[in-house]
Amino acid sequence: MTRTVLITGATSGFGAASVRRFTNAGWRVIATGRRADRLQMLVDELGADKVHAAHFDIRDEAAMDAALAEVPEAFRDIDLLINNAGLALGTAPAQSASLDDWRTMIDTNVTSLVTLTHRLLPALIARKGAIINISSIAGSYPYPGGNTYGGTKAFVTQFSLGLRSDLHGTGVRVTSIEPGMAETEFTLVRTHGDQQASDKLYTGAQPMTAEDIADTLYWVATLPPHLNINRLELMPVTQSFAGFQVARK
Ligand code: NDP
Ligand code: 8X3
Repeated sequence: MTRTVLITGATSGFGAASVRRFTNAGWRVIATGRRADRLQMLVDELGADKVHAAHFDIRDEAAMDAALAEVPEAFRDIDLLINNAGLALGTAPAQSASLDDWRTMIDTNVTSLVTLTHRLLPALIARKGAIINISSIAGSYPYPGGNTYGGTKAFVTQFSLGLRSDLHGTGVRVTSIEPGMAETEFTLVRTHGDQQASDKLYTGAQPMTAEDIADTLYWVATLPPHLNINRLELMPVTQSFAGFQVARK
């Protein structure tokens, strides 16, 4: 039986790689994001029978509802929701960070994620489906400049665990994926388009790739239905932990 996954943030990075990973394994994919041209490229590459493109700003609740209402019949039985759309904006300390950036991160990473989840929960329960939420190591390990981004991802992790409790007995699986450094457009977005900063971060660091994460998502999604991965933290070998800082007079 063909299964269907809705992947948010499918225009680049983890999302785009996941669209390819799941369609190559025979799944149907509803691919969402704001950049319609990127979504159309996926449809052209993988086929309109495999990919339904739904372009909308995930913060726009009415647009989200309209897009869900327009999902074609063949894609309507959603088995898996991958809440991947998200972003970090800025690396400034809290005291000099932009409040607009903070609000954009909260609206995108938190409010939109819970809204879409709320919309799809009845259908996912009916199908004994699954939810995979893309959190981050930033939700567990604070670092300078991580402030609101880390806070949004801590929410995503804790919301995932809470969903597990609430969905007890429904057969719905919920997983929080918590990656470290992976090379995508993430840093370009975080730095408001600074390609040099992005290149500098990743060059020589052997970061994880979007395909690494897509393979992980596919693995989690296709485990036997009696098995739930609650949280999964992954990093490149080149990344590890540093100590606490002490301010001295
Ligand atoms: P990318 O920037 O490559 O992808 C982000 C995706 O989110 C894009 O498809 C973008 O689509 C979508 N998105 C952002 N804002 C909106 C919006 N308002 N409406 C609709 N879609 C939106 O980054 P990644 O692939 O790296 O990021 C995917 C997820 O992984 C994010 O949640 C990120 O926080 C998380 N993550 C990333 C890590 C990394 O190191 N790369 C590590 C840990 C977690 P569009 O712009 O077309 O709307
Ligand atoms: C992205 C990973 O370490 O840049 O979520 O915050 S990190």
